[in-house]
Amino acid sequence: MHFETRAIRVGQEPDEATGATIVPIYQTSTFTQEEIGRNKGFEYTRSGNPTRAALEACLASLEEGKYGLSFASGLAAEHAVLSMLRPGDHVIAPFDLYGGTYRLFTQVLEPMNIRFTFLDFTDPVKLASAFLPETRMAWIETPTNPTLKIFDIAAIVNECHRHNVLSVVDNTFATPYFQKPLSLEADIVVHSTTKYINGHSDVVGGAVVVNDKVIWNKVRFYQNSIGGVSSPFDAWLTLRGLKTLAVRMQQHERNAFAVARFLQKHPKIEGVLYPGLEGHPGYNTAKKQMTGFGGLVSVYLKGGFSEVNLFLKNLKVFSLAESLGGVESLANYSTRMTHASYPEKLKNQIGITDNLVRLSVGLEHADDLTDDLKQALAKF
Ligand code: P1T
Repeated sequence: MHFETRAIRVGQEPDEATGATIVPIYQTSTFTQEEIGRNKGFEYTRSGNPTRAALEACLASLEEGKYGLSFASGLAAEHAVLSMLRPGDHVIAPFDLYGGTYRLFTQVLEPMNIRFTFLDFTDPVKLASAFLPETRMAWIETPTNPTLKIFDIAAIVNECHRHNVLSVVDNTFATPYFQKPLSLEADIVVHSTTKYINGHSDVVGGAVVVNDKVIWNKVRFYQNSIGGVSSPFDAWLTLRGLKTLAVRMQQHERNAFAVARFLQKHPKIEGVLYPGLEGHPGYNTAKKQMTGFGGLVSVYLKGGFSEVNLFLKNLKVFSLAESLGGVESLANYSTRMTHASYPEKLKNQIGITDNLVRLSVGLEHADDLTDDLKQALAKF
């Protein structure tokens, strides 16, 4: 079946007990057992819940993986994956990461003696020389947050295979509609389902999808042992959002192109970052590994903090808010918001400057979005 059909059908057969067409919210912490050791497949909601199981099956199918796991947040999903590491292990990661991922790496895991090397993942020579005997994992985020750099998943995964290292891809920005890392031989996909997967800015959630049963069992063990699972209601909302992922992503992309092209010509814009623009340094790699370029556009305004503040204050359709991937357009000031925990030096190195604004282009009419940007840019 095609992606659109799987999003609506997989894991979502009519309810066995009642025939309910839509998967019910099994809002229960526990399941009554018939006798010791005999149950209907569920015991306790932290270990498993039918609503969550439906979402997990659907997510696995959309990523073209075998096993899905759903979490209370993207960071909870990442934490469960990283729990496979042991003191002394080494991880390779790009300089460019979501700020919270970087904080998890450097402020939670490094104190536990898990070591990280951060480097430029667009440089194959540096990448090849970063592997150590203790390297266990490579972490790939592409497109990156917020500067939308593109890393070549197949090339990095190939290098990982040569060194017997697990590859993890954070597929939050692209979604499985535009990018399928498991099909490029990556071992693990992680998501913040808070974003496009749910798509309506009303749930914080995360996911892990894998093909390998051994990895699945390990991550599932940490999911249950650490306990950062999604609630039945959050799983249900996410499943409801997921049904329309394909049409949403198509329209997010159309609107993002409209916004990127409008901003490219605007005299108060210094530069536009959108992987769908031919001048973008990652354009060719994006074309190779993605079937679309997504809904995020980052822009450098001509000016500094005070000009950007005036611009952001005057936006009427875009909301100044963290997060992305919802139907409503958002503007994020990365240096003070999502990437506040990044060291200043690193921010400058990767292009998170005080004139950078990240736009999550939503599903409002494209003309209303460009009109809004135009009037706010006229304010400074
Ligand atoms: O917020 P949470 O659901 O825990 O997901 C963390 C996360 C992981 N990976 C990527 C690429 C992300 O962008 C995020 C969360 N990002 C934002 C909140 C943001 O505004 O960028």
